[in-house]
Amino acid sequence: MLKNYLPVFFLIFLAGCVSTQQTVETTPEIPSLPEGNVTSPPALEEQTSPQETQNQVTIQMIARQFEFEPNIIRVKKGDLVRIEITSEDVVHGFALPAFGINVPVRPEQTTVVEFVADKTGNFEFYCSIYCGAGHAQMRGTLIVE
Ligand SMILES: [Cu+2]
Repeated sequence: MLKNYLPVFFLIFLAGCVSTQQTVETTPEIPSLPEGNVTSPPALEEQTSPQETQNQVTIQMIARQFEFEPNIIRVKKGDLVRIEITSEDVVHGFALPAFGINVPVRPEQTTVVEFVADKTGNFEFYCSIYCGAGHAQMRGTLIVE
């Protein structure tokens, strides 16, 4: 009688070992946002896999009287966006309010802006430091798809 149960006990023991070994690799990813971050918590669990395969996008941008070039930036939701802005003439500002960004862009210097595009939509950016007659037209759009 007892002999008949022994293999069952053994199997249960084995199953216990196997199942404990599988509960190891669940480390939830918490993306750390760089300085220009947003106040609302990112709700992107459904799209990003729990690895750190975050897509990084680098854009080189020129600021000059009175335009940004490019003035349309297209990225995907979840991208880590890095914009390297160089002024060709006077002091400009780069403001992207939807992502809490507003930085000066000085002549002959490159200002780097980094943020996670954690929401979709069209977001305006514009020059935030008065730079001359056409200052108000110095703007562009960030498109997050
Ligand atoms: Cu300006």
